Amino acid sequence: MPNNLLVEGPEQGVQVFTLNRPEALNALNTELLENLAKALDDAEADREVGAVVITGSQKAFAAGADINEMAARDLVGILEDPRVAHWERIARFTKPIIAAVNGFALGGGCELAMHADILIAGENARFGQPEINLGIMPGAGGTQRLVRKVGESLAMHMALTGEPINAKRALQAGLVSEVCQPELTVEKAIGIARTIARKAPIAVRLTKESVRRANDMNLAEGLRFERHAFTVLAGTADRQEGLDAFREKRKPQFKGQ
Ligand code: DAK
Repeated sequence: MPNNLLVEGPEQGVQVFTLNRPEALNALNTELLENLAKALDDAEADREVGAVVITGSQKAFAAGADINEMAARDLVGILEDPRVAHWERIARFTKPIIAAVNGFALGGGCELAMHADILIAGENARFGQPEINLGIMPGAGGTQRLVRKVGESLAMHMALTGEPINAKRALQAGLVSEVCQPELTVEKAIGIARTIARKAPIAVRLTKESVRRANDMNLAEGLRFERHAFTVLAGTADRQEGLDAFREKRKPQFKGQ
């Protein structure tokens, strides 16, 4: 059976994961999600990896959860769904994830894209939560992360009508940070990931966590977290290196310490 997740790198601090189920528009079946979760475990442990890129094909980032597999699950099957743990693994990943999205990012595909920290979209990208058309609803953050990213009105529109938005609208709404030609999305995402991978790893990790917490905490709690994280960095050798390098007019050599 062909490998449904292609893994490249790490190269210059970046690992690239390509969803590879072209026959099903990269629909996320359990095996693919499990492979992605395992690959993230490995990337988490690998000090050579500073950031990862997740992408699909030109036609589809991912057209959602695998509907055939979903149809076979009853209530107990859903309660015991192993995919929940895989989704949680993706959400827990501490290094930056850049998504390069072309074509369909629907249902679980849109939700996977929203697990990324930075989203780059091709002009042909379509983001949507069409679960309502199947008599179900989003199950991996499509009613939660989407609201936080695009606001309640557009999130309601997408989740209740099932209609997708195009890349331009996604950019206006703040779901993606950049739109480019579909052939360039992966290159752009790798470029961003490489830039991040050159920074001090502990500072990157705490910055990601702090920005993420802005969604979960009120301002006072968030500012307290930021201050604590900032203080923790004072104990790192990389902070000293960064400050020294600036004053000595040279490039810093960060070591993740
Ligand atoms: N699952 C399985 N197969 C899919 C698929 C999917 N989501 N999407 C497409 N395919 C398959 C098609 O069945 C077709 O297979 P063959 O017939 O050739 O064997 C092949 O991919 C090509 O698709 P089409 O022929 O339909 O291609 P078109 O260009 O005409 O249309 C499309 C593209 C994306 C508009 C259309 O395929 C489509 O509407 N796909 C379904 C999109 C969708 O409804 N997605 C949401 C699925 S529900 C949870 C976590 C996550 C979720 C739920 C719970 N927990 C942790 C609890 C997520 C749920 C979902 O995502």
